Amino acid sequence: MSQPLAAAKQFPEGFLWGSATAAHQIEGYPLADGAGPSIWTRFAHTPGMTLNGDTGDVACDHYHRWKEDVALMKELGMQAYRFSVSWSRILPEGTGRVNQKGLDFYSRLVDELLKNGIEPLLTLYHWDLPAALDDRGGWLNRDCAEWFADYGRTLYRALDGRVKKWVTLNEPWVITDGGYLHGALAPGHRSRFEAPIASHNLMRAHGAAVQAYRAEGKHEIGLVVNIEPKYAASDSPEDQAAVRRADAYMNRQYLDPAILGRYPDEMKEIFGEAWPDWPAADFDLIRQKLDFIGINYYTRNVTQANDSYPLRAGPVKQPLGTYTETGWEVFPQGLTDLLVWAKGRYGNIPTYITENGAAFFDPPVAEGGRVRDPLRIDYLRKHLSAIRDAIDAGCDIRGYMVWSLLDNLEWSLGYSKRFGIVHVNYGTQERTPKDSARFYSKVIASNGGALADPLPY
Ligand code: GBH
Repeated sequence: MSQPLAAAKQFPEGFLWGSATAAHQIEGYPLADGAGPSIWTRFAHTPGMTLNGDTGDVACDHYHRWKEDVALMKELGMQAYRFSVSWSRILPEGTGRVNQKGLDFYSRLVDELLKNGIEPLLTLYHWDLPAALDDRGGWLNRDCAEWFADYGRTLYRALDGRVKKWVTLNEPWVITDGGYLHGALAPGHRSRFEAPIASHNLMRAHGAAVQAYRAEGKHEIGLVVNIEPKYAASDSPEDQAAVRRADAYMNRQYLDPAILGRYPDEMKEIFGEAWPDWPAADFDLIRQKLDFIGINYYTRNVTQANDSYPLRAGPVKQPLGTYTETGWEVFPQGLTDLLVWAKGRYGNIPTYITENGAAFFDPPVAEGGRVRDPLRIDYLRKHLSAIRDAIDAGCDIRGYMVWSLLDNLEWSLGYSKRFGIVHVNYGTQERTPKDSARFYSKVIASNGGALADPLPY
């Protein structure tokens, strides 16, 4: 159909195409088979914490439907699958006793993926801390570095070799900002003094888990961060300073210590007296060689000086912008910009786009099982082209994981927002690939060539 264009648009050989999910968002039955509760089971069951009181008690029932979900990935031609492990299924009390049945669930899942030629990318922590550890202070307790390394070790011993790509943390910024500063996510704290401590301990835990991996594992381990490039609303010195703070806070707070071994100077300016002087030795633990970085990209921010925000930096809504159902601006160029920026600042570390996607109101499943979601197709197409541009600019991008395989539990927003390329009927648990899944399938089969195909799909 569109051979010449298609050939021009192909991605590098070996580029890894897949999808991503997280344990608490899809599995359901969080207490099955001897698992302990997590901060998310507890948070969601606290009245008023989630929209409509939605919980992860059932979610997509992936805990029982994992085989059918792997078959679906296979049918769509997926080459990789990024998922997370629920810590309290493995260690119900967070430390100590291992729950074999929990480990068996992930072991079976990994075997099924491999049997179907799908490479697993395993995230150790996607926000569901064992409640028992939160009772001991959670990420505010310095011991969390050892707890996390011990948990990692348990999984490395059981799965390394079958799993060859490991991720320590998913989005430490969200964990801290949502969990300890603004309180919209579990454990729901709101403290300017706690946030830096949680951040720092998360990074120490990350470092300890990488160190443990070097002793136990033979493959690759990395860190996943969310990046939103910040663009100044004007050239004024106030706006320029505001954008610097916003950028340091979200985009450099975690990668700088992990890769460069220090925090951005702006952290002190942002947190003032709440930003401690950290022991120098901590940075030897935090800074570990990473085999890759994972970047989750959804949107950008235009920023201006604004004293009513804690960072004295606030967002500027774009009157001509396009926004998704979560209110995030669609801005594909931001993905190219951030990848080029990361290459310059951190060196050309092998990089995976570990999440990218959008929530839109989808129409109901039509007769014959079709879900038309042209806006999501458009979003994916433009963001994949933006990655192509970054590759052309010399960035070492190794793969792309769409968020998400399935519609799922959008944390505090419950089931109200659908990010899946596969529709989930939460009444019947029926899965229906949306048009975007069909589109993505063609993109994979053509190694990117189908990005140049004409609409409609
Ligand atoms: C990811 O985080 C999570 O890893 C995943 O679990 C989740 O389901 C998915 O995103 C979808 O939400 O309001 O314009 O200032 C997303 C990280 C950080 C992206 C905050 C949007 C706010 C944009 N998010 N950000 S804006």
